[in-house]
Amino acid sequence: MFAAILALTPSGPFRHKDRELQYVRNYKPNRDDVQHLRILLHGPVGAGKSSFINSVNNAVRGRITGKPLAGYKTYKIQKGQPGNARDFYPFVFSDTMGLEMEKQGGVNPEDIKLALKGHMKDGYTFNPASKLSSDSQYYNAEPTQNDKVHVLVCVVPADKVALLTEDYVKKMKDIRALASELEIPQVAIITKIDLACEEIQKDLKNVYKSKYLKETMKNFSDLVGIPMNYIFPVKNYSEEINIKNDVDSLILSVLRRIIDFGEEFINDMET
Ligand SMILES: Nc1nc2c(ncn2[C@@H]2O[C@H](COP(=O)(O)OP(=O)(O)OP(=O)(O)O)[C@@H](O)[C@H]2O)c(=O)[nH]1
Ligand SMILES: [Mg+2]
Repeated sequence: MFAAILALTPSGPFRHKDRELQYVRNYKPNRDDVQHLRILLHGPVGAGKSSFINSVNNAVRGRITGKPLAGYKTYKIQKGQPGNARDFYPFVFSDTMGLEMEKQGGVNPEDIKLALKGHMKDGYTFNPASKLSSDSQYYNAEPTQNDKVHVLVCVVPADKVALLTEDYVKKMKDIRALASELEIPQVAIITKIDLACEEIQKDLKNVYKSKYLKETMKNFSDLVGIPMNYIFPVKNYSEEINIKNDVDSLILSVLRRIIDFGEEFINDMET
């Protein structure tokens, strides 16, 4: 009982890093026809989408790796020792190119919709001017459960929330509406919280004390209609050369929630 109360206090994620890590390490989808949960990230250019994938990789594997990421690609995270190339975690990430704030430019929202349904193949290069066509070699006409998206994650930097344009919000709402139609769970990640608030920069543990951040999250929630309890603040690994406990803690607690939403979704899914 006491432990349960502790877990709910704001410092929860920072106390329970090991437990969250175990949870992530032990996770296995409950359904045989689902090899992995697919988590799709979208958001403005430079929001920290690729950095988030990298941060999860760092937090789960316990060491800093870095690689440039671009285009549509499935990112898997290796389990166990390098060399055992077939052993991957049962959750994967689909990275997308940034959505531009203006009406034209950036990834075409129609492409994100196609990716949600599993129609996009790895290697596809996003083209702002046109969506993936059904006669392209990158079009997957018969997506399996492993190609379809199980959790949609919208990534937005804290300092950009107030600057989101009307056009951008419309694009996001559009994507959100389709995901809702497909009953895909949706969460938002607010990144760069270290740059947005001095107190957080000093100590990441101040994340839940920051009035500025709370307000930013509330504004974002009102703007796009994602409830507050589906919005999570994170600081990505950006310039660090060493693993940091507090950074890992926040990343892992968000990852765990994402996994739980995805697992719930695949359990409710019809075959
Ligand atoms: N301080 C800080 N910097 C961050 C954070 N997340 C990302 N960055 C930095 O922001 C820049 C952009 O990050 P990316 O991960 O490339 O952003 P992206 O969303 O993948 O961008 P596109 O693929 O171009 O749409 C990089 O220089 C990152 O190091 C964060 O939480 N804190
Ligand atoms: Mg990127």
